[in-house]
Amino acid sequence: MTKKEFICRRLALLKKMEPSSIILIFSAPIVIRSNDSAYPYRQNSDFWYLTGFNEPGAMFGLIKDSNNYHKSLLFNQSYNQHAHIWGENHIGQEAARIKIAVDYALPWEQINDHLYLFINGLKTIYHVKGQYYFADQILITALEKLRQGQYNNLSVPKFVLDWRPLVHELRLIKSSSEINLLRQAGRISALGHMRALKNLLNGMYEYQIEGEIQYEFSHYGARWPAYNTIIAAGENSCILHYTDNSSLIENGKLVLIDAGCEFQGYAGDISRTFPVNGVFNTPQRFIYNAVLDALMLALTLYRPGTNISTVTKEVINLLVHRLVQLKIMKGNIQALIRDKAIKQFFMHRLSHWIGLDVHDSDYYSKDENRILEPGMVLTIEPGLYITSNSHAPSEYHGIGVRIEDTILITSNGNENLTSIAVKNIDEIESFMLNRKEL
Ligand SMILES: [Mn+2]
Repeated sequence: MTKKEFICRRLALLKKMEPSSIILIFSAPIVIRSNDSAYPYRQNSDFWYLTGFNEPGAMFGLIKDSNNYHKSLLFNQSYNQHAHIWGENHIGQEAARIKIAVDYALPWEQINDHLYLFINGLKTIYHVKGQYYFADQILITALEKLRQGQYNNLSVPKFVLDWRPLVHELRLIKSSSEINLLRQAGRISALGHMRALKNLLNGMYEYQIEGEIQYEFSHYGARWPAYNTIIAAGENSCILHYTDNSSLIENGKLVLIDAGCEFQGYAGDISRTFPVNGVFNTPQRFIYNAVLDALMLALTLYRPGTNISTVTKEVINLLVHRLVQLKIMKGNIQALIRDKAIKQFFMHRLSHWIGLDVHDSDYYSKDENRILEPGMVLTIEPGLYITSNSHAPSEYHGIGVRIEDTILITSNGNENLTSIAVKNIDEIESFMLNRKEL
């Protein structure tokens, strides 16, 4: 990602800001795993989107004055030779000003002494309240200083607005360099699934397949998964966010794998469901093909001009027809659709946006009617989950299938970013049959 691209994003954001406003975006804190061991550091996606700066203890600011002049601002941790030896790698203000291309870079340790002076006289502050406690405290300190200084010509902004709608609107449409990274994230994620398929054997533990996938991610330069890997054998596949990955993988069962890497900040997201012994039995085959046909239908429907909710309706229509045919659901098809009866077997969304976050931007939770445009990237993930306490015929009990691809909306349809992971029954079975020779 070039410096120019980060600057373009800031200019686009400035256009959306009110005159006489400042936007405050804080970097993510370090998260402790246990005692003094931290989780691998992951930057806040919005902070990263505007800066490409990967340090904790930082704040990025954009100021647009009443004449629409603008300035950029960074508070970041100071360079410290002693801390550097222990692995705390802060580049300091001088280097940051050039590397991040900001007008001002000031020491993070002095943010309470300086931030209020940048806010002074402006009308609006953009800040996400409640995101980080430390960030709220910093802002409250700045506002207190302004209030106390009202007799000395300091003035307090009138409005505090949430910047997320502005930034997330920008993040929704991907640039060509973002698309490139998402293509690679999709490809590496798909290769991870192929390695899992190559090594899947009964008698393994689920976490061993997780390790195979992680091996492939690392091999291709993606150090971390974009989310906790799900390896769900047998009835575990009916637990949507199963991440224990601790069970024995038994013969005759299916294994549902939902795993994607993070490549240079961008997420891959893909699910496949494979038969442990290399062959789908008849009930597994029926359920699998219903889900696969739902995915293939959505792949033909997703294009500019439609929306997630329209495609979801078509997919549900198909799934209900299939489940009635299989006698898993009973009753009038239109009534079943109207009553959302499918929810007992398909209880999650069909699609979500993806980008720097696997569930990208605010939109995934509420904007299923958003008209699709080229440059949007989203998943398609139909699933059917038949637990052993369901009313379905017993031969289907314990079968959970999810098949998921990530797509880019293009000018005339979509591009599948995860297609190299096989998903047709014939392809899966013949791959597993021939894998000893691979
Ligand atoms: Mn997903």
